[in-house]
Amino acid sequence: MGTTLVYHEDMTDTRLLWDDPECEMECPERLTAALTLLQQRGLEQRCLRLTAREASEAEVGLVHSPEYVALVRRTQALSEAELRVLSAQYDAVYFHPRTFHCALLAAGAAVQLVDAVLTGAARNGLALVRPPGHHSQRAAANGFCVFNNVAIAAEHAKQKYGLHRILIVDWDIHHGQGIQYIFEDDPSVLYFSWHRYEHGRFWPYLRESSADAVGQGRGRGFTVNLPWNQVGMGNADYLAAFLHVLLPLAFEVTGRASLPSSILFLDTPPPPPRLLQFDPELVLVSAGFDSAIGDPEGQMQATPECFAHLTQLLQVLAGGRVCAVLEGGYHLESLAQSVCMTVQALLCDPAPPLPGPLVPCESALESIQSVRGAQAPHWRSLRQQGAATVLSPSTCSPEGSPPPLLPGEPTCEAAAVLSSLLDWPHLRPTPPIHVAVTLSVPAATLALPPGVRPQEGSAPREETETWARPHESLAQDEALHALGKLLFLLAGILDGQVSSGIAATPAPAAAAALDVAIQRGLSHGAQRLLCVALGRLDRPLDLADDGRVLWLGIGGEDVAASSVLHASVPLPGTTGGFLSCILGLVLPVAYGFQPDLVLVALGPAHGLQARDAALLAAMLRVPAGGRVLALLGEESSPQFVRTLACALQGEAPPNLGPFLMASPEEIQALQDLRVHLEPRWKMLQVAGEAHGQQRP
Ligand code: X5A
Ligand code: ZN
Repeated sequence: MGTTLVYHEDMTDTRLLWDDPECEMECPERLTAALTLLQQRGLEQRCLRLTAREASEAEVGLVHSPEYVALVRRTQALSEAELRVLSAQYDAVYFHPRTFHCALLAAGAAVQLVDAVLTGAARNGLALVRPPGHHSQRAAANGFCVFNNVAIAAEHAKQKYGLHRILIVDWDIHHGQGIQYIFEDDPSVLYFSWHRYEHGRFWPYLRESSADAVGQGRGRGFTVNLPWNQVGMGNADYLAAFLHVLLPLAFEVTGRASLPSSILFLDTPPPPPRLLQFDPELVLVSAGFDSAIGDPEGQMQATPECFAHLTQLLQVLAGGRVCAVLEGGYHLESLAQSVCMTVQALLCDPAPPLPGPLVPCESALESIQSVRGAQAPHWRSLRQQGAATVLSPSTCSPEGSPPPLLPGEPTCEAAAVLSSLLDWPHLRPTPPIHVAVTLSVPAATLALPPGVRPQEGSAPREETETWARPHESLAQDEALHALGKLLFLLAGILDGQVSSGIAATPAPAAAAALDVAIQRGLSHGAQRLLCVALGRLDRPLDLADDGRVLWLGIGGEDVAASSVLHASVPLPGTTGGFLSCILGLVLPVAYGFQPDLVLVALGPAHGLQARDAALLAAMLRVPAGGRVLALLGEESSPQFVRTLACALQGEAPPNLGPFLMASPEEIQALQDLRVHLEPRWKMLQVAGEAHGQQRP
């Protein structure tokens, strides 16, 4: 099951026929630039190609009024002068005689993509379309958009496949107010949008783009707006928004079964519980790339690789069913590179490292805080983490004295950033082997998924013995044999032969094997090694304190341990606690550290189920650029190994099962640790007021 690319060259037909500085950027070259680079990088060839078809009247009618559709249909026969008059009736819109055909193809492409993914013909995909869609409304074109492609696709998924929980992630730099209006009272669609806002002074200048617009009626809490009040937001700001706002909500699930049974005997039926459940069945991305560096509209600083990270983080949701549909993006080079990064991530290639350091700016933290505050009444995980207790300034200042508007950052830097990226594939090519597994049991017993290779190779006997010598537990033959394979695998990862791997060791030798793996990793040239140790695995005493190794212990005994390079928490016993641990601690620290290798060691009594380990591995894989080596006990079940291997390959981890909210103790333990680590690992920050940092 691969990645679908939906396209039709007719979508380059529509273009601006007269002079209009506001609209001229929405040009046919946007599509050709993206497609050309996809071809040059061999990415298009790796996708399942689908030729877009026109959406049917019924499909467009899922979202738009018949009168509006009829009006757009009539534009086909209008003269240029008439088109111009009609266009002027809308905000930032132009019509062309081919607009109707193109807009039907764009909506049709989105529907086809959803069909391909929901029928299982493809795992995920991208629709490369024009005109864009997210600003268009039931009976109005707006902001270059004619039909609301993503809204139509979402409605189609609800009607044809009976989906109840769809997540729409709008990473375009404009607020997709059209999508917001269409689903504002609908709890089956969670709409998340970040957008350039500048306290209401950026197009489309709407009060309802602010964080306190949360949806209406039954849909309250299912509209999530994250307004950026300054230009210049970059990779750290976008990632912080995903880790601290979007992903916690996307994962949150509250059980229906939690109603006390006594309620059944009450005379008056209780009001239905406000059920805020979101564990999406499908992820739609309003994939606008005007949020990338160099874009004249967005004036932001996020680099193209950031979109590979965002895409991969989303792939842990909804069984990996991610459908991206192009929206904006007006800097041709930046657009094309960002599209390539998105497709590469959809194809499961490891994500390129992000140019660091990753430190969210003060203004971004304020925005994140304000949306967490506004959403806290609707989401238990936010309430638990105290989001509601922090008073946050309103992000909209309709009257009063708004802060001065900052001039846009100069975009000259963009050219340098983008051209340096052109060399990327030669610097660190995708390794030929995705996942290698070393186990003493025969490969057939494991029934490994395709793409996962059993590893036969072993380090030379002499070398293995040298590394084993200081450790008594590695003296036995069996342990020595396992160590040889581990060393071979580690070298394969660091040399770029293998992306990730799983190495098994006899349980008594677990700690020693991990110690050797760390030392060998460093001597083999790893600059920054992140070690996530679960269960009873103590940090080796002689570990270098020079900043090259960061140790995160989960569920070990040294809970009191603390330095910015050595932190420990108890293993959470709930799904909610485990998720908070990953999103609120492990990933922010991993992004801050930017490791070139991550060791995930499952020691004795690690307490993880296969699905927990899979989620941890799938998410760590993103900041690690795929380079994750999991160490586990020989006694691990074949099913455990298989699940973990699939996750390392980039497949979505299985559902976490019945959701239990984190306990107060778990939240407290994470909070204590965060306070301690925040001064060094800025990606942990969620509250702007106290801890923010001005970007230099
Ligand atoms: C899809 C999109 C932007 C419209 C900007 C009008 N529209 N100033 O990016
Ligand atoms: Zn846009």
